[in-house]
Amino acid sequence: MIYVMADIHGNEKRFDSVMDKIALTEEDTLYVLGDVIDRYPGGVRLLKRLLEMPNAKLLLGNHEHMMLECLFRHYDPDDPWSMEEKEKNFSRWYRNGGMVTKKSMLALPRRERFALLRAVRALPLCYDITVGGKAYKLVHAAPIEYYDEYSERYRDAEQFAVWMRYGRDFVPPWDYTLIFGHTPTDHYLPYKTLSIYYGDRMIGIDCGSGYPDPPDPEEEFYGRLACLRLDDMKEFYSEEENKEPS
Ligand SMILES: [Mn+2]
Repeated sequence: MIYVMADIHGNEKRFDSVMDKIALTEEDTLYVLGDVIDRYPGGVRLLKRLLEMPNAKLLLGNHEHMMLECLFRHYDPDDPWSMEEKEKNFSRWYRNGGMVTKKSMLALPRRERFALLRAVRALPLCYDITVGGKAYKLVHAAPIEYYDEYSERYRDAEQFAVWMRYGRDFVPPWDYTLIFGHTPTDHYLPYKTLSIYYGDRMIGIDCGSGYPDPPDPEEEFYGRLACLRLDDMKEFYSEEENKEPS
């Protein structure tokens, strides 16, 4: 069986809840479409667990990308490591919930930290798979080959692939089904309890595992971790208390 999840955001409780439900076997594959880290404090432990799982396949998310920009000095050897840029990178990462990850990373022995950063740097930006005769492309945010149309908005193709956000009325030019994370599905659906979003050749599976629990009273969106089994399109969600909107 083929399982897909995204944007765990350090939430071990939600991750373990979903793992209990799907009861992954050696024959199964679990795709995790990036953003394992940040917001909740369990991100680095989850990254290590997932990288050690022989049947888990990870993608780079914009949060891992931000971590590399801050902690991996050799991220881009052609780009001078100016203080200004370093500060900009760190403040953006902190604004996006990166402080907890930085703390866990700095608590690791240096050798282990760099081994982990190198493993993250090596993560791909997409997987092309076929399940039950149906073609899927798995990405964190967008298929990198469509960068040209958006090149004015992003520094480079990789930034585009991990940061792009599609609007509700976007009509995809591709013929496969894109499965993406990155944009929580309340961006597309009116439900307060986030659910997997099925659009035209687009399936959004970030159901807000990084959202606060209990929810921010201002926002009132109930985040959970979703997992989709592509063989039969069965949906799994982390167990939450009764959170249906009244
Ligand atoms: Mn993201």
